[in-house]
Amino acid sequence: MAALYLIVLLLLQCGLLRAAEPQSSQNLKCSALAGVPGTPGQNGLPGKDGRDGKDGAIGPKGEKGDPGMGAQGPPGSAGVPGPPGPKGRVGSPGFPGLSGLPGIVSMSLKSEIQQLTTKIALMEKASGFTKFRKVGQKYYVYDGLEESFDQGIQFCKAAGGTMALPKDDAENQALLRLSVASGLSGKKVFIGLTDRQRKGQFVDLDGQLLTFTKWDLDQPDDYEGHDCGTLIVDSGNWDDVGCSDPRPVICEIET
Ligand SMILES: [Ca+2]
Repeated sequence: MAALYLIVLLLLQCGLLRAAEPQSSQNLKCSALAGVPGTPGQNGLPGKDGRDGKDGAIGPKGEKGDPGMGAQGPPGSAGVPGPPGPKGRVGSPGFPGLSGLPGIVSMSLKSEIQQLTTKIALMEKASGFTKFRKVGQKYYVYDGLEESFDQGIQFCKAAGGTMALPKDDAENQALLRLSVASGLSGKKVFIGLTDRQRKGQFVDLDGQLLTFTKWDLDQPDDYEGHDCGTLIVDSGNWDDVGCSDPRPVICEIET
């Protein structure tokens, strides 16, 4: 400490001399003032840490660590499918199901087939006669037969029909046209009505009251006990006549 004090005093003295003679004494040196060496100073403070050294050699391998305690990892890929298992036992039979409704198409088709079959059968019957005319759903047919009323009924029944009986004016006109076309003008054609069961009350061959009539003027007159109906060809009106006289027999075939 004392040495440091001396150095400070020396430097201070040299500085004062330079300030007193700035122009002429620039080359003045203070080395001439060196005195007696002081006692050695004490050790200075420790220097700064040096730079890091080079990496050392790789150490020996450490021991295996304990199993980790972290979360479970993602699932692995699917394995190969195993072989098929043995066949199971046959199960008990189930309850019978409800019967389904018939298909609309099949019902419609069946109905059309039925209608066509009926029409074909009707045409086959009608075509068996030399003369026939269609009106509505029926055919009037004639084969040149002239018989009594009862024989005419049997003939038409055997042909698959009944003795002709118009149910409205259109049918009456159709029967008249067929009669004219068959060369029966001026004749009277039997039609299926009679009052044999009850005088004055004409009914059809099933005994049902008539719903349509075309009686000629002043007919039926029951002249000489006439009980069977006819259509007068040319006028188309009706007249009651005797049942046993042979007359043209026209049948009707209907579905
Ligand atoms: Ca009459």
